[in-house]
Amino acid sequence: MPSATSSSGSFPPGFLWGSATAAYQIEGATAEDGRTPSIWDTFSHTPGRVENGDTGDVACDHYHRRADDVRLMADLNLNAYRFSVSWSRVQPTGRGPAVQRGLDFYRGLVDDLLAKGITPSLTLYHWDLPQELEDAGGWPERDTAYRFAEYAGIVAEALGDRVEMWTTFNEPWCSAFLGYGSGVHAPGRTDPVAALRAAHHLNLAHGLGTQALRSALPARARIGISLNPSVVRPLTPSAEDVDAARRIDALANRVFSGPLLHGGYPADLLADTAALTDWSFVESGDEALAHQRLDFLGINYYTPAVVSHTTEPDAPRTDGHGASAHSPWPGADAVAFHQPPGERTEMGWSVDPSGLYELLVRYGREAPGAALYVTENGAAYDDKPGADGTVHDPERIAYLHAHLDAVQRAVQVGADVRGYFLWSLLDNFEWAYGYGKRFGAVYVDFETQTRTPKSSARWYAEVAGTGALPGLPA
Ligand code: PNW
Repeated sequence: MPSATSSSGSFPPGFLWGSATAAYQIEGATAEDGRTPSIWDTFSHTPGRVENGDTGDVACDHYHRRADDVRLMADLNLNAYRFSVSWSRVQPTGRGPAVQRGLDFYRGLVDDLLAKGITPSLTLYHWDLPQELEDAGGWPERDTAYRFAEYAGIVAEALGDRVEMWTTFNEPWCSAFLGYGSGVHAPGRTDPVAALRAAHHLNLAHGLGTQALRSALPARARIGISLNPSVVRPLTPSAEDVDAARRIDALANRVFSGPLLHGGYPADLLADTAALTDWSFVESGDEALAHQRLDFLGINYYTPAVVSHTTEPDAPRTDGHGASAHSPWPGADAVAFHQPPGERTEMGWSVDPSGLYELLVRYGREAPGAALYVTENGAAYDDKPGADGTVHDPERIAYLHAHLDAVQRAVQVGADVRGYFLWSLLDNFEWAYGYGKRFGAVYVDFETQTRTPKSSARWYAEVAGTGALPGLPA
């Protein structure tokens, strides 16, 4: 277990100690200053899509509480903040000229951060496609990739003088396969071919977007992408289960790392999905376009996947990806997902820090020129304020400690990890689960919008302040 192999070294100099959020999950103010609906507004306002009928209409009201939230980060010793830009706040129809008031919000946020010595890390796309672009076909359509590149250029022109760390996409796997495959995320479509087309156009958009960023940004800017690679483990060492793991590795990981890191889709992925599509939507030159130099690779990690071969029609086809009759794994109907034994978070996700270590070592080798950042890691627990108003969350402290220890062990074997962004700064709108799942280091009372740092926030502040892991509290 983590404590037995615990490393007592410190983290590399200049290590970023951050927290992460996403626009739709915290901003609220969805109809202010010219913002128009994104696919998540439409989806959350469609009955039955999000638990409890929750929407991001108000969320953490961060749009109006930005300065307080930045002060909170500074109080917690954080030296970095990862946020995303709402595309439809900046370019309401997804095309054409920008709305200055939308850009002003992000410029103000960045200035508040810089004034506190906090490094801004900007993500252009965290799942909130302008609804107008979905109405025109969304990510399964090629044109959306060109629209993204135009939007990337607009944001780069506006903020390139003050933001150095740029991320094109957050977790394109979720956008493609949960959005268009299983339908548990917006826009809620359930078409396996649309999901594969979406994945390709997200890769293409990353390439085109990176080119647009490079031409608009100063040379010191660093450009990357955040993936949520799966750690895929076969249930048994049988050849059938090992092959099931290979299939999921192709659909979860190599569908992105193939073009982005190696310049092409893996042959086994094309073969596994041949009954669904001939991939003729991949035009000549697309894979080379997607293969841009990456200055950094963001790794988001929560839990591993355990899979087996199955012929049972009713075996679980997903693991922690929300309930749907439709699989997010096109062409992998013969794969079942299993819940590993042991500790779980409130999401039902098993706690296994060795998966983070494995990912950092794997991607350190696969992307040798790219710095690595853990751009998301964290856990949901059933947090409640005590009688004295404090929120005590020892499980989250143990989770963070074990995962930071895994980061440190990866660094010791040569992984070039430069920072860690805790998901999340605040309890927020947890997508299809609504406000019922609390990932924050800071507790949010959604009636009053009061923010209360949990004990994990105090613990993380100490780690960020000292740059080293303390002993675990008894
Ligand atoms: C990530 N899955 O979402 C997102 O980047 C965050 O916005 C989110 O709040 C956080 O993790 C916690 O869920 C994921 O089903 C959602 O594999 C679903 C999956 C993975 C990541």
